[in-house]
Amino acid sequence: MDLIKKFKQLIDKAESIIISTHIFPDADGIGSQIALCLALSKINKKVYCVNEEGLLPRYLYLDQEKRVYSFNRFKKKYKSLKTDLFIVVDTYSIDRIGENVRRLAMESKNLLFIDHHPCPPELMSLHCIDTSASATGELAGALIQSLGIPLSKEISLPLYTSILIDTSSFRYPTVSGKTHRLLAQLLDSGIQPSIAYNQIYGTKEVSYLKLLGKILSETKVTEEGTVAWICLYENQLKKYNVEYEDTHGFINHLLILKKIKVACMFKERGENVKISFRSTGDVNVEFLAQALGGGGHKHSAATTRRGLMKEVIPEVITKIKLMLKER
Ligand SMILES: [Mn+2]
Repeated sequence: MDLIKKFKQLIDKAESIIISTHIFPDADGIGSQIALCLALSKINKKVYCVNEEGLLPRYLYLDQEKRVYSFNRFKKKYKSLKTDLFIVVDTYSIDRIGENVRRLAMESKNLLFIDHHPCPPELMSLHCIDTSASATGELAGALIQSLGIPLSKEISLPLYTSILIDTSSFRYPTVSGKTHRLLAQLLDSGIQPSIAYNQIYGTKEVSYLKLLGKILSETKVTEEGTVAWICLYENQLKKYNVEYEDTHGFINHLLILKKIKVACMFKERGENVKISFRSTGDVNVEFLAQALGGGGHKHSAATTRRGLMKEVIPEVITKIKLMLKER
């Protein structure tokens, strides 16, 4: 059964729906969640958005109607509300939605994942998972349209932002004609790309720019120039007064290097090192992240390793060089 049909059947049967996304949600998770919530409300479904934690202030503009609840706020207001359908967007792992929200999901009659991450075929056949979609927002847009719900301005901004963020501004190989045809419709709703871009990216202080400059000035590359990496230490966040969440985009700057194949960013987090990978398309960094206990997409993936920066960095760089058959 195709995924549109699957989606329609489940929506038809459901009167009340909860939509959630993964913990530490990004704009793809939140944007897809809010867009689906607004759309399904238009066809008279009772829809609630519940995340393990409330939205970070910087995402609040995407939620004009204040539909997203933290688990605690939701429980206080709705006590033991039972729902027909529980939708999880931007992950296919029930373990990634948080302990409390996971319990909530178990109480629902039906469970549906809407996602674009590569996953086991068994899951794909049961859920709405399209690995060719550039963002969960792209898939959510198609699902919303399949129900005949118009893409209003309120629905379009979160969807546009989803795709903008997950494709690092439309630069990844997953961006297709289909992606742009949807984007065109989103723009037709009246949202403006420059405003949408600045609302998510153009919110930084000078101190942010200075930290970025410092980090980029210490970029390392392999002899061949195909692998580049940057490092972020916890004391730098303090020194420059920058939030950890604001540093995710730093790595993308490495992709403008002429010979780059794999970009990495190492971030010190307590006793762990969080490692992000980006690829220009030739190398599958999902495999690399998996080999190190993580996951993600072909062009964008991540993992976490226990250990000190000075131990983890050489270990990982050696693995990448092996993968690329470099000395
Ligand atoms: Mn995504």
